[in-house]
Amino acid sequence: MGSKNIDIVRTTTWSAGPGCHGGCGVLAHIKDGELIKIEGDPDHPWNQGRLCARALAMTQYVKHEDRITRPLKRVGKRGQGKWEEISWEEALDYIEKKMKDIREEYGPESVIFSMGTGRDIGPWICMLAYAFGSPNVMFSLSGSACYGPRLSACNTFQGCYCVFDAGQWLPKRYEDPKFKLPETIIIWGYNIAATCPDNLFGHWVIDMMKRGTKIICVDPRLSFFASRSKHWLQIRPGTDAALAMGMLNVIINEDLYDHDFLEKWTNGAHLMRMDTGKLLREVHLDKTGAPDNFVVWDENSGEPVIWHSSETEFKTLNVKAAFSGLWDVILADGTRVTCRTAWDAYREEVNKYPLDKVQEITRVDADEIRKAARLYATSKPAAIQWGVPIDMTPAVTPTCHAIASLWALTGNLDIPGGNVIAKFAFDAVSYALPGAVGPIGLKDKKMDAKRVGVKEYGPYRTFHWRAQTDMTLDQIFTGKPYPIKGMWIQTAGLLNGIGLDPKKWKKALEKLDFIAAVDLFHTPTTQYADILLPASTFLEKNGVRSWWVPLQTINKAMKVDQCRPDVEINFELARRFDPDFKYDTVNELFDEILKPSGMTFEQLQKKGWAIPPEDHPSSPYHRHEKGQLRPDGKPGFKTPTGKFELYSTYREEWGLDPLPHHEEPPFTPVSRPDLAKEYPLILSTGRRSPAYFHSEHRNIPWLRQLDPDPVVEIHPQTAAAHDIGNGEWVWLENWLGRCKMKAKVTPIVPPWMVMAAHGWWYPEKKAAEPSLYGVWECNVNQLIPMGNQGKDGQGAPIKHLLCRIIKANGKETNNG
Ligand SMILES: Nc1nc2c(c(=O)[nH]1)N[C@H]1C(S)=C(S)[C@@H](COP(=O)(O)OP(=O)(O)OC[C@H]3O[C@@H](n4cnc5c(=O)[nH]c(N)nc54)[C@H](O)[C@@H]3O)O[C@H]1N2
Ligand SMILES: Nc1nc2c(c(=O)[nH]1)N[C@H]1C(S)=C(S)[C@@H](COP(=O)(O)OP(=O)(O)OC[C@H]3O[C@@H](n4cnc5c(=O)[nH]c(N)nc54)[C@H](O)[C@@H]3O)O[C@H]1N2
Ligand SMILES: [Mo]
Repeated sequence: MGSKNIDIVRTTTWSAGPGCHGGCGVLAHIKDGELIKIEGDPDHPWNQGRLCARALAMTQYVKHEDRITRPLKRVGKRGQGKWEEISWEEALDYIEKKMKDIREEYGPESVIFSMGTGRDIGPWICMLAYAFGSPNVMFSLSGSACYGPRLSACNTFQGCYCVFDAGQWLPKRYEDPKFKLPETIIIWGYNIAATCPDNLFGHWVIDMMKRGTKIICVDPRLSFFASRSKHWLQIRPGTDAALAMGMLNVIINEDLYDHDFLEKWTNGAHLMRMDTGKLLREVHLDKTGAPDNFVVWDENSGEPVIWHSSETEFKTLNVKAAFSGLWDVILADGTRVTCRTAWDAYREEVNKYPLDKVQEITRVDADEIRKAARLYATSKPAAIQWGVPIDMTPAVTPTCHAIASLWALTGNLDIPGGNVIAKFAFDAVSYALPGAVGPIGLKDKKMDAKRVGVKEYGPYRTFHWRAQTDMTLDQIFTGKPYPIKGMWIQTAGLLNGIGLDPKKWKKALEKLDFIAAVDLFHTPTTQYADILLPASTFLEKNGVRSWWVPLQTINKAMKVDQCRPDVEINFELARRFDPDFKYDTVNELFDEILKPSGMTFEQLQKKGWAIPPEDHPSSPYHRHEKGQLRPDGKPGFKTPTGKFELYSTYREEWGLDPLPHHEEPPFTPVSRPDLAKEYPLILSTGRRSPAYFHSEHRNIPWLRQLDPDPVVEIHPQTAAAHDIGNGEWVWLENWLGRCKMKAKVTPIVPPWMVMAAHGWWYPEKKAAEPSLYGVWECNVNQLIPMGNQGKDGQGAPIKHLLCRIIKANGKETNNG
């Protein structure tokens, strides 16, 4: 394609560049090897020509003067910002030697592979770690508190993850006859207009609103969708589980739930022993339940064998009755135990949340909750989409359980226009090859036993392939149960973005024998590396992308000096570390990933993208009915009981509360009134800026212009009480640390909460400590602790701390 010597390359945005998890189709205009323009691809099914500011600013990004374009070796002390250029060969030799030395002396698990959010390096960092022999790939956020906990929670009680349906699996999208428009969508702790996370495109919701979809928004801050919603539930951060329980209370007690789904597809009818509080694994009552509440259980066959009732009697039995009451069960050894149904136990839990109590916990008006619950339950179909604040609380699993119960009990799961089960297109998994699954797995299952957190936490054993971050950080200091000596950092801003308590991370990095980092720019974090390798943007590489739909390729459009794609860097090192490494070329690796689609990399590249046909098991709707979810091919869900588990058998096995419930997070005015006296404001952080991706892009002129300063949003009443004017600098502080931000006085936040931007540092300031690009001045993560992960190792208190604000006098600094 192209004219006047301009090549137009059709490709897919994914890391690095705009960041984000979306997969927008773009047209890159290349002249003489330079990017002169970039635009959205109007034919692409994903974004249909639309594009964000960060993608449009790629012309200022690719050849930016700050880009690292050659491998660098640190010459001064860590944090002094002194480097020398070396060749790729020298750099790779040095890394190989240093990492092999650690492997020999301490074992391969002593090197941690640190990554950040969902980019295409997910598989490649696993490939490298596993080839080296380490199971310790660490998603470097406390409690792995982004996305992973949601996925693992959904696997726990539902067997699969799901997202709202915008017809993304259907080539004709909204016009496809199979698609139904969601009548209502709950946008729950989600700012999708700015964020496009989880492989969903923000404008899809707007597309559907234009067609008539109504919005309920759960958010403490007046977001884009809150301002356009039918009901805005302005919730106190960290109380989402209580709100969901309140909504369930309305829906169950007003009989607005889907009896058919409850009966057929949940484990509500399973029996729970009153003496131990545990579920009898195999026995459940359904329409064949005995009316006189007496069951004999054969332990071998797992079936109820003798009924104290006749066939005719149970046929008249009303399901509601069968789901309630006490039941005597005689076990095979003759013991008689009294049981109740899981549904009864579940309802008892839900009934602990009457709306006046929920109002007190959440600060949302009880009437609004009732109206929102009724609207959602009476809309057919209806969908819910949650965002990262749901992961960012220690009780993430019970919270997800409560919210997911809403879509299950209203029969909105796995149906058009509801919450659809998200599967990789054509079952080709390019992100992120978990543990032993996929083309690049662990070399030896046994090595996984040394992964940090595997022994302690059920979800890490069962669903995650990650090292538990908080435990890893501690282990760097204690050396127990084994020493940690090296780190490979690829996409993790430990001192400027993903790392909470960044000063602790700094001390940890100082302790390590060897650190290699791969990045596109110098950052506060990379100043602690011994070797720094230059990575490519998405425009400079080939790649495969399948994160739900479509399956698509990333196509190389240009080259920048000596920068290399992450996949090539990791591939080269993986071959050096593992004499049995399976692949000879990167393309072979791509082909292997694409195998389930029946296409090779070249074939897919020619097509651009592909959406699985309707009859493909990776295409949505009614999959639980068709037997497409369970390995045995039977209808139902991929859980231990084959049902959507209202009562979680995994959680029971892990010694955790099997029912959904609210737990007050550790640092709130309710849990810590002592701290709240000194730090009376709720500190929320990290609402996304459309101009930035986390700690990136502060050096891109167009983007910095859009959002020039680290901003804290303060309600006018609160600002007035502190004598703070709009645009004035303030200190935010709490018992952990402080940072300086610019006040934006605005009624979009409640008077009792401030919202601070995250990911800040100043690329224009000095690299060397104590400045470290001004990161200690403005990084709000200095006010957020590590080590407060939830009971199952997941989730962390990130969006609900406490703080106070003080007007800055312009003199103090925060260095050191
Ligand atoms: N432009 C841009 N896009 C991004 C990113 C970026 O940095 N920049 N980051 C990407 C990443 S890794 C992620 S995880 C996603 C996150 O994207 P989202 O999931 O949308 O997350 P946030 O923007 O952090 O928060 C969403 C909304 O939740 C509200 N909120 C805060 N605390 C609570 C709470 O306790 N309960 C409820 N109900 N609401 C709350 C906030 O006010 C905000 O409006 O975005 C991705 N997309
Ligand atoms: N206070 C607070 N902190 C938060 C959050 C919050 O809401 N509040 N959100 C958290 C969340 S959800 C997440 S996921 C994390 C994200 O945190 P990170 O994933 O660490 O995000 P970034 O700062 O965007 O990226 C880190 C580094 O990776 C580099 N990089 C980007 N793309 C590539 C690539 O393709 N290859 C290579 N080699 N390098 C690349 C960037 O230049 C940058 O220096 O932040 C978390 N931090
Ligand atoms: Mo994230």
